[in-house]
Amino acid sequence: MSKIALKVMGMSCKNCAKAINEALDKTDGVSSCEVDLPGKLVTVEFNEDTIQKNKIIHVIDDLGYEVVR
Ligand SMILES: [Cu+2]
Repeated sequence: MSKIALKVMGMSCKNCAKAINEALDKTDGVSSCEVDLPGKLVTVEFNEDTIQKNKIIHVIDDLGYEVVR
């Protein structure tokens, strides 16, 4: 299991956090995620045999938020 913390711009309220949580929960290979709104951080635990970090970034990007790389 791997864990990454991504800096994400554009999250402004609880609905943003919920949208990201729901999308990642539905994503194969993601075991848990946590959104820190004030810290602008999304922490994701995932199985690296199933999903790549790039795919996780893509899921968040697709929701309209910007992952800082
Ligand atoms: Cu929002």
